[in-house]
Amino acid sequence: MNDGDGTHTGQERRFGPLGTALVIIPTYNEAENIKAIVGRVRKAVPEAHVLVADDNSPDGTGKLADELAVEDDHVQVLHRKGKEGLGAAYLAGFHWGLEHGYGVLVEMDADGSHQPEELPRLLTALKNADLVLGSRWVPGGRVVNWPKSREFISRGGSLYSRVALDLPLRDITGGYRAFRRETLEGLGLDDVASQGYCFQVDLARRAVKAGYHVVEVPITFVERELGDSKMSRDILVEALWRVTTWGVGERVGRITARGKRAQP
Ligand SMILES: Nc1nc2c(ncn2[C@@H]2O[C@H](COP(=O)(O)OP(=O)(O)O)[C@@H](O)[C@H]2O)c(=O)[nH]1
Ligand SMILES: [Mg+2]
Repeated sequence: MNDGDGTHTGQERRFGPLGTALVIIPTYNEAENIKAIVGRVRKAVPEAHVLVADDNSPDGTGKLADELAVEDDHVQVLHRKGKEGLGAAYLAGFHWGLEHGYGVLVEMDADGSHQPEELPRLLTALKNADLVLGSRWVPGGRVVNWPKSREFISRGGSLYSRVALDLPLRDITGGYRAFRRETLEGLGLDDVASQGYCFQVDLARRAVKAGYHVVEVPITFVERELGDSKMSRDILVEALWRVTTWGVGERVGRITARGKRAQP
């Protein structure tokens, strides 16, 4: 893979120190999960800070998060006005974290699927990378409590994105990730596709195309036990559609560029 400034290989490239991590947890109706997940993050990586990005959850998740923030100065809450999707909540969280000087920005679901106890491994890998993806589909990665149908869709979605977008990655839709601040600053977040899985695919795609060193670390993804998934068929169909248009757009761009070069 290409590495950052394009003049070094992955092994030779030197990465700067990481700085303090901000774990961003987007929430919509996660009242049953929020206290446990924040507690687990605080225990697993005590020096990290947590930002809960709540979309005014009707079940009072935001209020519970406020209670945590009062008790613990490593916990903050970003109250958003209403449900705008996971990507929009992350983008707001990234901007907040960059403004407040954090060196590492972490994406983590609230429902326990992304185990905080695995975060130290992601952060260790980030010492020699620009972006670390928690990956279910590399050797050592796995999923617990998923029906075969859901695994098929997720594996298929990653495989399709890998081929359509020509990305050397195995888990492209996953949402357990650690970014160096410089990576997010370099990606240009203003026009990132913000719906559901599109958001994750778009960020991974941008990072690879920009030449950042992206590393996949195996994770054990545990399906939620409490509360409901917010992912819908519409979000899936939109992701499929977007990935296809991006893929076609890239191919047309390459052919056009080749055509121009070939002209006398
Ligand atoms: N702030 C915010 N968080 C959301 C929204 N949709 C989903 N989430 C959160 O994103 C995370 C992943 O969502 P989830 O429903 O578990 O998706 P799944 O794991 O793909 O089934 C959870 O922490 C959700 O609460 C949203 O519109 N706004
Ligand atoms: Mg989930």
